[in-house]
Amino acid sequence: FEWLDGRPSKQRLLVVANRLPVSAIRKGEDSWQLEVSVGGLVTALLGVKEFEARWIGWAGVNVPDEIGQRALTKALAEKRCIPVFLDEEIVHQYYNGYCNNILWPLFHYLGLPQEDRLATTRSFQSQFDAYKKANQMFADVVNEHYEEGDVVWCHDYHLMFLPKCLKEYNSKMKVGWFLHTPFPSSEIHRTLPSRSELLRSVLAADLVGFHTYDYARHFVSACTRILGLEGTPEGVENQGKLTRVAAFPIGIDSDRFIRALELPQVQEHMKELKERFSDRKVMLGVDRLDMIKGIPQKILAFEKFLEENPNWRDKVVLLQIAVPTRTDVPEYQKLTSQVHEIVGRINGKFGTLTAVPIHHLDRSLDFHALCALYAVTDVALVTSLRDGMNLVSYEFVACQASKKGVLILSEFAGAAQSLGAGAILVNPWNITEVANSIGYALNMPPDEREKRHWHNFMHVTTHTSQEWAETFVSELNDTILEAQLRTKQ
Ligand code: ADQ
Repeated sequence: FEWLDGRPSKQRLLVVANRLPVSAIRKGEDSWQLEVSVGGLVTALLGVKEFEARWIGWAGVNVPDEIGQRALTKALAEKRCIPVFLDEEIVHQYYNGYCNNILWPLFHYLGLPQEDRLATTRSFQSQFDAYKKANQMFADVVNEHYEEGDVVWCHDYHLMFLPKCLKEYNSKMKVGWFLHTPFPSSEIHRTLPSRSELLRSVLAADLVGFHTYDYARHFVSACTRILGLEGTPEGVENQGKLTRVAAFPIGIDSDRFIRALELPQVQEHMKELKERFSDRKVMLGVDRLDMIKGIPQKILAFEKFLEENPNWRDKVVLLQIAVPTRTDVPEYQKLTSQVHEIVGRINGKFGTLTAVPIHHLDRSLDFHALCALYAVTDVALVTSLRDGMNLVSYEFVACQASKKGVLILSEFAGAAQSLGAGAILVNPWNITEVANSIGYALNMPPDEREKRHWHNFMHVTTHTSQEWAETFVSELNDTILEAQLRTKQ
C-alpha cells in the first residue's frame, strides 16, 4: 500500500466536461470577461474542495485567432480552467448535432423530432465523425496537462469517446467517466447506429458512474446484450479486464444555500417577495428551458387546477423561472414560443387587471435571488419528463428549514429515488394527477409537511456534492489499486 501512503493530501483532479464552468465574452482583441455558467454539473462541481482540481472544457465561444486564444487561455488559467478550442463547424456537428440532437433526446426517451428524423438519419455518420474528432481534441488537451498520479474524471454524454482516446495515449492513466443524464433501457440504446463503439469506449474507463442503480443496470444490460460481454455484480468484464460500474447519486453544497439565507441581501429579497405575494401561496418552478423539464405539461396541470378549484384562483401564484439554453437549436426556440403561448392564454383566462396567476421569467437568476425564492415558496413543482437527478429539488429542500414547503416531484427524475419518501411523486404526463397533487400540497396539514420536509432535509444535507466527488474519486483509486494487486497475484 505504498501508493496510498505516498498520496499527497490534495490529489490532482482533472475534471473534463464539454463546457467550462465559465462562459467567456470577448471584450477586445485580447481581453475577455468570464461569467459563471448555469447548470447542474457546474453547481455540483463548484462544491468540490477536497482536490486540487483543474477543469478542462470548451468556453462556449469560437476563437479563430491566436491572439484571442492566448488571451483567453491566460484569463481562464486564473480560474484553474483550461480551454479546448472547437471551431464553428465542429460545434455545429458535434455539439448541436450529435450531442444535443441525437444523444440528449435518446437518453431521455424523447426520440427525435418527427420532421428532423430523416435529415438526422442522413447526417448521422458525419455528426458521429465530428463527435469522435471533438473527443480526440479534448483528449489531446488532457494529455498535454496530465501528470503522473492525476485522476482524470470525464463527464457526461458529450465525452463518451474520451476514455478510449485517453487510454490509447496512456494505459496507466486513471480514468473515470460519469453520466449526468439517465442511461436509457438497452432497448433504446440499441437503436443508436454507433451503439457498440460508444459502449466499448466508455468501457475503456476504470470506473463508470451513474446517478442511480437503474441507470447502471441499463448500462450493464446494454453491454451484455449488444456487446455480448459478461455483466458481474462489480461491473462489466471484457477479456479479463473489469470495468467497475456503480451508482454515485450526486448532491449539492447544501451549506452554501443554508448560509446564504442569513445574508442581509437574501433577507431583503425574501422580505420583498413576501410583501409582493402576501395574499397568495407561492408555487415555484426553476428549470433550464428544455423539453426534458416538462414545463408546458406543468403549466397545463396548473391551469387544470385553477379550472377545477375556482376558490384558489386569487390565492395562488406560479412563478416559473426558465433559463434559456441551446437557443440556436430550432426545437428549443419552438419550446420557448409554446411556453409563452400557454402562459399568455392562462393569464388571459384567469388574470385580473391587478394580478396574473403565472409569472414566467425567461432568464437566469443570481444565486441570492434564487435562494430567496426557494425560501419563500410554499410548493415547488419539479415535473421533468426524464431527468438524470435534478438538483433544483435538492436546492429547494435546503432552503426550506423554516417554511417546510412541499415538493411535488416527477417519478422520472433520479431525485425521486432519494427524495421520494418526502415528496409527492407524480407522473408528469398525467396532468390530472399533477393538478390533484397541487391541491393536496396546498392543503397539506403542517405536521405532515414537517415530517416530509425533515426526511428530505436530512438526505440533502448529508448527501452533498463534496461527498459525491470524494466517493467517486476514492472508488476510482481503490478500483485501480485492486486491479494492480490482481495482476501481481
Ligand atoms: P440540469 O439539466 O442543468 O443538469 P439540474 O440538476 O436541475 O438540471 O440543475 C440545474 C442547475 O441550474 C441548478 O443548480 C439550478 O439552480 C440552476 N438553474 C436552473 N435554472 C436557473 C435559473 N433560471 N436561474 C438560475 N439558476 C438556474 C444535468 C442533468 C440533471 C442532473 C445535473 C447534475 O440534466 O439531471 O441533476 O446535470 O448531475
